[in-house]
Amino acid sequence: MSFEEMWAELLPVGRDAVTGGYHRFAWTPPELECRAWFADEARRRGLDLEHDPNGNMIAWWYPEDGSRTGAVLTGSHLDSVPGGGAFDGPLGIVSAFAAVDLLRERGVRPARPIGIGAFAEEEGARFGVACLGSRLLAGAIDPARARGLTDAGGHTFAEVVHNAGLDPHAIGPDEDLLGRIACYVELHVEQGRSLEQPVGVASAIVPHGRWRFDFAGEGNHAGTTGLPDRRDPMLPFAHMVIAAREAAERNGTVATVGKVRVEPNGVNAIPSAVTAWLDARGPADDAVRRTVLEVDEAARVAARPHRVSVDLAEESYTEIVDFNLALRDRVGAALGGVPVLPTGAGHDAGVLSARLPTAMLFVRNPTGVSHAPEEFAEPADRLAGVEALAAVLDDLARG
Ligand code: HGY
Ligand code: MN
Ligand code: MN
Ligand code: MN
Repeated sequence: MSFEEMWAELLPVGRDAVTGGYHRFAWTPPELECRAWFADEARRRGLDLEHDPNGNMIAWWYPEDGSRTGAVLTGSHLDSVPGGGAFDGPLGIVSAFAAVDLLRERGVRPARPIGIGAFAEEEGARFGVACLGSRLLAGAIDPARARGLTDAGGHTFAEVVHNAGLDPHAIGPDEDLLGRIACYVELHVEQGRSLEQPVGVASAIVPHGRWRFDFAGEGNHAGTTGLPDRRDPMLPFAHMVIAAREAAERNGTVATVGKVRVEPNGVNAIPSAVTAWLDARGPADDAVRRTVLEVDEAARVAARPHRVSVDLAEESYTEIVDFNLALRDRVGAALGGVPVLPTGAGHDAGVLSARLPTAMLFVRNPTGVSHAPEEFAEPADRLAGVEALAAVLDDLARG
């Protein structure tokens, strides 16, 4: 099955017919359909499908001598943000299957195992923590905390993975699996627009994190409650949104409040509580930390006169990831020298870089847009990405 045939098969799954945005949340029907597609593609190629304890999947192409160690892992994720684009995640996985096909057509017989990974809950759109599957695998999150994470419907991660046939008490670092992998190379659509060539190599992932602000006031009637009697949490929340933009401008970072939950969320009821999530990222740890502190301070100052309480919780934070230089240079050399660029987006490769040498390839995105339906990569650039990944896998999987 060619790249474009695989792409055409996956494209409609979980896509909103009106907006064109994707809704593939971990272990919901569209993402389960993507998982089934992944298993089919593995089976179709005679690849050995492994499920780790955390909901991650790996399709293995083992060498003829049967060795299981020193593996070269590639892949990405199948889940999306709400209303996301088609390419963020799936491009890396479809390209990996197509790269394996290309190597086989050329008679390549790898001396090392080549794995295609699909990491669970990379966007954190269901349980709130980005790269949850790779964090669990790498031992970068407490399994007990992960078990207790809940989705919008109040379902815990433990319940969901149990219903998916996994043992919630087995989630956590898989040292056997990590011990079999020599390196990880992820191909991903560019999320921004700096690539002038079809393919580039990542130099770093900037520090980034997510923080939850809980504003607690007092629910009351929208019409019969005088202004002095109100404890309206929506007001300090509103200040927090503006403060996030202003703090980002001051500190040379970016900050977004993209998700908010209002209780009880009624037109004629003063909210009792507002929960808002801040995503902050930037070129250096201290600038990101300062941004969050300034937003927190502004929220507290704004809350005081309304007798609203403010609680801040750090949900996830990833310090700067400088990709392994030796691997990055080897990947660059295999590609004959391509642009090297940093990214402001988080990835499983960033999380796994704490345990393995990792590298990333980016495929040009002419719109520069990501996490939205306009995310795109030209067909010719998609194929250039497959060629590049095949060249990198061929080089790394030699003896
Ligand atoms: O949010 C991110 O940076 C990534 O796309 N998961
Ligand atoms: Mn993403
Ligand atoms: Mn991604
Ligand atoms: Mn009434």
